[in-house]
Amino acid sequence: FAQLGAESEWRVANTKSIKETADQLGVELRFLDAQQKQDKQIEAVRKLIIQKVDVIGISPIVETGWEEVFREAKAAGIPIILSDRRAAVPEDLYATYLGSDFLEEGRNAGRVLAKLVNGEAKIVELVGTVGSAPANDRFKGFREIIKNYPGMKIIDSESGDFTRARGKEVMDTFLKQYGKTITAVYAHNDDMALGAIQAIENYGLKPGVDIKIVSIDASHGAFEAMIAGKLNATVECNPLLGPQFFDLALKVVNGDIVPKWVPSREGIFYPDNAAEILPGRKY
Ligand code: GYE
Repeated sequence: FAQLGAESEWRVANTKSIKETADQLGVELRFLDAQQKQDKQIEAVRKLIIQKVDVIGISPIVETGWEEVFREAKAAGIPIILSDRRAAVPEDLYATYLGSDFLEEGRNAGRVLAKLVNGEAKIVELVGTVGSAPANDRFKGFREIIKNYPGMKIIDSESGDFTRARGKEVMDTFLKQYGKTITAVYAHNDDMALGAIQAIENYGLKPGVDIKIVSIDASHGAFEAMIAGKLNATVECNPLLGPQFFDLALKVVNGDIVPKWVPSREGIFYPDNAAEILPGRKY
């Protein structure tokens, strides 16, 4: 499995799910972490090809730039399963894609925010890793909804690379530049929202009250922030892909027919019942 990194709570839960499931099934897993660098991830795939593994799972850091190495895997007779993130390659270069509907997540974030602010907001957006499938789609899906609300304006949009540290830095800059003009934050993941919450508090405003915040993932940290009244909603993106991944991997290796896209099941969560739900959450 060529994992892309360990940038967020989501990713840590995703990695844990994959490793735990392999253990439970007694599958021999070679796990490589590319530390958020595409060249490292390409190198990881090449290593796995040389090791003659039966099947390669990968969460491509960005959408483009995969054709060459995927062709090498194909030539070696090793099927590729895209897990979590898509790659922009011809369909014959991968067996299946297991992951979320990022476009719908972006739309849901837009719908939720529109309701929260009654169609009136000056929004800053914290974008995920530039060129990644979730950042591309969450950007697009959100705009599809927002364009129907003339009172909702995106005043700035900047990448925080899906990390808490960058989310805070970008929000610091936004606050310096626009100050109290900002009434809402849309963060492509919870970690960046948590960073933004810190920045807003340091600036002397109340996150969740003075500035409404909606993000994506539904991680533990997001639930805690909702319980503290600092985050207004989180749209679920499920990282616990291990069981479905190995189920697909086995089918692919056995030559069974699998769908080209296997979507994961997801919801939306709000502060009202966050404390009740949190204990039952696995990430
Ligand atoms: O939302 C974010 C992570 O690819 C869906 O990557 C994943 C995203 C997730 O860093 O927290």
